[in-house]
Amino acid sequence: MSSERSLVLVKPDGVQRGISGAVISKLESRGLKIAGMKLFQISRDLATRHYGAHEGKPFFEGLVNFITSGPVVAMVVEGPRAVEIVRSTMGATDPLNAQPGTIRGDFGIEIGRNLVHGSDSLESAKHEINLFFSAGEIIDYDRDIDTWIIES
Ligand code: DAT
Ligand code: MG
Repeated sequence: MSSERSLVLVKPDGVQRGISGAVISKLESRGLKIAGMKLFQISRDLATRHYGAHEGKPFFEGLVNFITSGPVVAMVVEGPRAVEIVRSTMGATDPLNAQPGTIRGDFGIEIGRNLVHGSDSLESAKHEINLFFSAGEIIDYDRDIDTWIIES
């Protein structure tokens, strides 16, 4: 099955709470491969572009303030159906509705502090990866273990 790439952010609450490692571990142990990763301070301009689809909504200002309030861990994660696999690993947007075992379901309480971002479609993944990463920051490499994670 052909691979997809998704943009994942450990949001400032996750970095401040020291659970970046737990988030990375959850994604890695699911079988996803990290193709890019950096600690990154999001500017207001980038935040506005990244969350452009939500401009005008009542929570937009708070969302931009929050996502720029401290560094994030930005990642490009790769694997078959990576966009949906990441979304199911994160859990529902509101941690109240996120299943236990998901990142938001295990670590979150409120929608405005929901710890992680993951692209919601292949199209937005491409757009978001371009916003956060230059081509040279994304590494194409093989893992021997993939034959035990991916059938073909
Ligand atoms: P997701 O992050 O699951 O893709 P989204 O794209 O709909 O969710 O929203 C982006 C972020 O905005 C979300 O992670 C938290 C915040 N948000 C969404 N809906 C909200 C609401 N009704 N009240 C407060 N914050 C909200
Ligand atoms: Mg979204």
